[in-house]
Amino acid sequence: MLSKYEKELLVIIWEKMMPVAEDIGSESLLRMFTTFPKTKTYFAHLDIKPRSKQMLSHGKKIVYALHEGAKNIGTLASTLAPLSRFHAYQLRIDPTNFKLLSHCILVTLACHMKDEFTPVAHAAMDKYLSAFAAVLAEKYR
Ligand code: ZNH
Repeated sequence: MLSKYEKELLVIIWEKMMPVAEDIGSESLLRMFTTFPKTKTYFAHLDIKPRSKQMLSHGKKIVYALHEGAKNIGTLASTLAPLSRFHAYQLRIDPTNFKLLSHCILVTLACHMKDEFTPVAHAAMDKYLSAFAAVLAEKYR
């Protein structure tokens, strides 16, 4: 699980990413669509082009959710319950996809954070994204 230090570090990192939430989110999405083309099937209505208006706005929503989650990490399951229900019952996203996007978010953060993406930050973020994905997948069980 995440240590106290790791939890604090996660909040600091997401705080820093807020001004570029659109960039981080849309680039993560673009990486997912490029690397795992099947994921595009859920976004038939989205203009999948680098930095299209919709990619930026959906990307921003994702990063905001990740920031909110990091601030409420002790209550992640209840904080994310509505989002989890939405993904399971309405969107019906195959939960294996959560790992794919998580991976793309990690790569995107590594590109943006450069030297600040230390092994410690990497490990903390990896654990956090796994926990987030597990909560999103919870309602399927
Ligand atoms: Zn998701 C939506 C987040 C993953 C698909 N998303 C969404 C939203 C959010 C999110 C915040 C919005 C909501 C509202 O509006 O209310 N996601 C998220 C996160 C993650 C995710 C954080 C991870 C990490 N998703 C995902 C995946 C997929 C998805 C993987 C697939 C592949 N989502 C989705 C869709 C939607 C969403 C389809 C809807 C969109 C629109 O609206 O258009």
